[in-house]
Amino acid sequence: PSTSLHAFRSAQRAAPLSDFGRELFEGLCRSPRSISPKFFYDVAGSQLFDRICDLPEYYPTRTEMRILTECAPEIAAQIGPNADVVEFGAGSLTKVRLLLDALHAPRRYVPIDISGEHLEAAAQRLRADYPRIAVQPVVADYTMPLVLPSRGEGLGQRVGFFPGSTLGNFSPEEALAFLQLAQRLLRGGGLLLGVDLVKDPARLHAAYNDAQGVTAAFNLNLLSRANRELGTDFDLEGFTHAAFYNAPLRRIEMHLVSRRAQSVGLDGQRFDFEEGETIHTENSHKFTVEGLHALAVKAGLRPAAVWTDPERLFSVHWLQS
Ligand code: AVJ
Repeated sequence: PSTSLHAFRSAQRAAPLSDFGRELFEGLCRSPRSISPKFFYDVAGSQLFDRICDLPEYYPTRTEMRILTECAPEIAAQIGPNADVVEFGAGSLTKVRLLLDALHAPRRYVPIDISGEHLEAAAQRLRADYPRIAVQPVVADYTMPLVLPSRGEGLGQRVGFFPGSTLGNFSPEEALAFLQLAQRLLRGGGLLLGVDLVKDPARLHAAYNDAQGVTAAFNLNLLSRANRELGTDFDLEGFTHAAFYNAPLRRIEMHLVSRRAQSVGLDGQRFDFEEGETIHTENSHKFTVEGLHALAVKAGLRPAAVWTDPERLFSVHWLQS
């Protein structure tokens, strides 16, 4: 028994890293260093993101909401009655409410998210407010092929919902792969997709370098999260937020820049940083309407309608499958 207890204890000590731990470890081994922006959204990070959405400089969220509100009758007319709404990521309940309120008698809402906890909480709140809609959450990674719960009687077309320009976080190859996957899943229906548009770089720069420093705190929270969850010893004063528009690649890049030579430990290994060395934490691609249409067509989707705001800051697309 003492041997097995010892084996148990060492197994505990050598406990495998979480997904975050593994991906951070791999990302710190790469050159240049990088980590997926999906790890921004722990509880603290999600709260900071909500604050970003309220910033005067951060136009995407309020512009998309405005488009969804003002164009609701046209969107509903395109989509038709009895929709079977499938949301990729259980993101902002506020946005899906705008869609559900606009549609004529939507029948079912299927949010897909990797976080079961987040999903169930969102589902409960929607069930209370929309008693006539069957809310059927699915815990899954929507970038992988998945099977939806079987369709009941009387459902209209399947309507994918992917707002927030989350597509912009993907590389062009990943974005194409996602659209191809959505095309297969939504056959006979379509995808309602929100993407941010190419614009004056100064406007983009301001949106990711806000005066109050909320975006900086959001970026740096990745290091606080690592310290909390993985026992790393990142010095939060030792890194600064950097965000800039990469014009040839049409994307905002966010980085964490090491202010001096330093080293950080993770899982028994030290990682050395030179002064000025960065961890690339996010790409946020910007699209033209034509470019998005070309990508959609490549994925087998048919661009059927597009709605934008008067300043053409943001776009919402109806892509038929
Ligand atoms: C949620 C990916 C659309 O790219 O604008 C906001 C995330 N990063 N400020 C974006 C984000 C910095 C946001 N997306």
